[in-house]
Amino acid sequence: PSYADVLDLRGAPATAHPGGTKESTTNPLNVFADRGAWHAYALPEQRDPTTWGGFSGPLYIAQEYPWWLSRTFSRLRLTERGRTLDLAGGGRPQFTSLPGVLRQTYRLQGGLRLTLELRYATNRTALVRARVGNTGRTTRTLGARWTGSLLRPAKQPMRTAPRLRATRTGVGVDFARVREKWDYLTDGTERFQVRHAERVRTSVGGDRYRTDLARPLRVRAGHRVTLDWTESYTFTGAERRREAGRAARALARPHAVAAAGAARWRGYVRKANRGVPAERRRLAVKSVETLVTNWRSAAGMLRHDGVTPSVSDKWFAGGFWAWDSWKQAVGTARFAPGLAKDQIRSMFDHQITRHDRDRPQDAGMVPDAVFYNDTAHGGGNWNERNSKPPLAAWAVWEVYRATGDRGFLREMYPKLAAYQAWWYRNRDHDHDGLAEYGATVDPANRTPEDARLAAAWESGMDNAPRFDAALGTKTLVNRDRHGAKTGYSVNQESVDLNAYLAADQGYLARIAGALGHRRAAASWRGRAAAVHRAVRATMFDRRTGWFYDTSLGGHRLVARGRGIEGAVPLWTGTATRAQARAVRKALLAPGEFGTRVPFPTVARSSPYFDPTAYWRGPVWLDQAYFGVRGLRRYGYERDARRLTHRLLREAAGLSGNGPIRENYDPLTGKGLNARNFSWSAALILPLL
Ligand code: BMA
Ligand code: BMA
Repeated sequence: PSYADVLDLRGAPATAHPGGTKESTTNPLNVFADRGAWHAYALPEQRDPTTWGGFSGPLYIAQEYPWWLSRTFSRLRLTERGRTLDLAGGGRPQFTSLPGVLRQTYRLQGGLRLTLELRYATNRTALVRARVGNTGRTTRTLGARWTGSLLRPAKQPMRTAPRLRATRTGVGVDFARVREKWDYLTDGTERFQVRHAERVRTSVGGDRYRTDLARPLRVRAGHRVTLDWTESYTFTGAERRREAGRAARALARPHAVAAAGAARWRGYVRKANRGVPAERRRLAVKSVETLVTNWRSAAGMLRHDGVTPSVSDKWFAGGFWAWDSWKQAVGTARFAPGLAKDQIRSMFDHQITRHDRDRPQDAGMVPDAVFYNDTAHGGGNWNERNSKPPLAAWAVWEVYRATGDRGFLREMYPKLAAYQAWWYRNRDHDHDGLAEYGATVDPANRTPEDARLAAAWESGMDNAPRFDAALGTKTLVNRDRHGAKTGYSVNQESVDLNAYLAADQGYLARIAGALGHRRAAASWRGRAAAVHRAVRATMFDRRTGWFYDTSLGGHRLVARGRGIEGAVPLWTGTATRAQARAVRKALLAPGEFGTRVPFPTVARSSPYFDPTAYWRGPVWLDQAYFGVRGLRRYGYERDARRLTHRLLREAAGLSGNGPIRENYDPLTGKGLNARNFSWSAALILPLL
């Protein structure tokens, strides 16, 4: 199978803002990128000939924010004796997305065919090949012309940031320096550059340009000719210089670029489909395409390649999140183990050390989210106010299972151990061996309410009812032995946090074992067993048959309603058989978690359930994945299969060519929030 159009990539933007004139944060058009490039493209629209002849976009990331540079930056037209040839003169054009390639084919009058293909040659450069074939009986002498114009942001100062410039080999766009923390970030060294393999002449007039092929194109009957060009988007002068050489090499051997790309994608598709039933393979390929499009290569403060939550969302396009990366790595390891490792490294690159200027007391912590700019460079999104749930050892172990790379375990083991130590040093207010979510000492955590919010972010379930201030969540100050403030904890011990910590200790035991550290392995096993035991003993409520967070006094917070975090002790193997039996019952009950799309974040029976409110009802696929695996772990294989099947069927767009969403309404199946969301895609792979 060709896996054509598993995701609908057609459409062209009307405004520079990806959310349109209403400036919504989500881009309704799906795009394609590869190799970690920071610019992406889409296919034209069948019903709109003004979009034909080029690829929509590019969408470029202004360090942290996506913007459209153009509706179609390079629109190709062929001419003959001064007349522009109609791209549909011989039939309807076809627009197809294939794994790793966007393709357009046009039939022109008199047996001329034009095929355009776009793929990525490097992590900064797309290669476009235009093939002109002549199936007629006479030689044709053609001209080729590219035109394009800029889309500009509506507001200053970004409105005047991009500027066209004619170059010897094509055309470029220079970007002025703009430091709009919440909308647009450039250093003034960014460049978008088109380079043609053939000799061309370009003229620029304001926001429009025109590039003409310097010589006529002779296409003999039964033959074809190819025009190649590259489109690069770079951030710094050093990148620009390096890319000039790489683009020249791609243009010298375009066929080799295409062949290498095809081989890499055949590998992705084959590996992602391993063990997947035929009728689910298109969804597997869509998951791969989603993750690869969200892949961003090292740039700015990001020192390794990683995967952003979604290029389709303003806030999710330019940074890497900790627990997103752990989950994404687990899915990515199935088809691109190198990228899985780099995702983990991209977060640990910023693990706090005891030499840190701002927060040496947080040595070992992994920040919530890292971006192109850290705070010192004027970034607003970089976040050290809090961490995220500890699933990193799980991710490292899963990558090891996929690769057998013991060197990776050796590299990660001390970092993982330091992260564990941080939790117990800075997030166990009452020193009882059960940790709390909390917040760091940080200018952004000035008030108790700031710290409470950061603690909720640390759980990853930002708005979950269990952290509502109105229901009693408060922050407490944590201090070290000398009385110095080390951070904050909330006044509750969370079931998911402690189950995750125990699971990670179990994975650390396996990692230590694989590295031959037998005593360390035994010690991790002992610690894990103690935490599992404490969760089992204190967080399960017999009367209601569910696991809950507890107050620091040891009271289970049953009145805050059931949340999906109560099923995590099955995934981690913490629960007893009897506890698992009770949890299973609630997971299956239609009035609880057995909704149309199963595993809502909050039970339907909860007074705080809201099927569309962030983390207060919608289904996130990580929690669904933990639910399914938890059932399976306790032997409920049939339930696990049934619920998986229902989830894949009822979550809108999963089985068709719609984008994979951040979350789903559990009652209607409607997709919610971000489109093309990475951790959903990543965990769909093992679910398939
Ligand atoms: C919140 C969460 C956090 C993030 C913060 C950034 O909604 O996504 O993970 O750090 O936004 O402002
Ligand atoms: C936030 C929360 C976090 C998540 C982040 C990026 O708003 O959902 O759990 O890490 O988005 O996906």
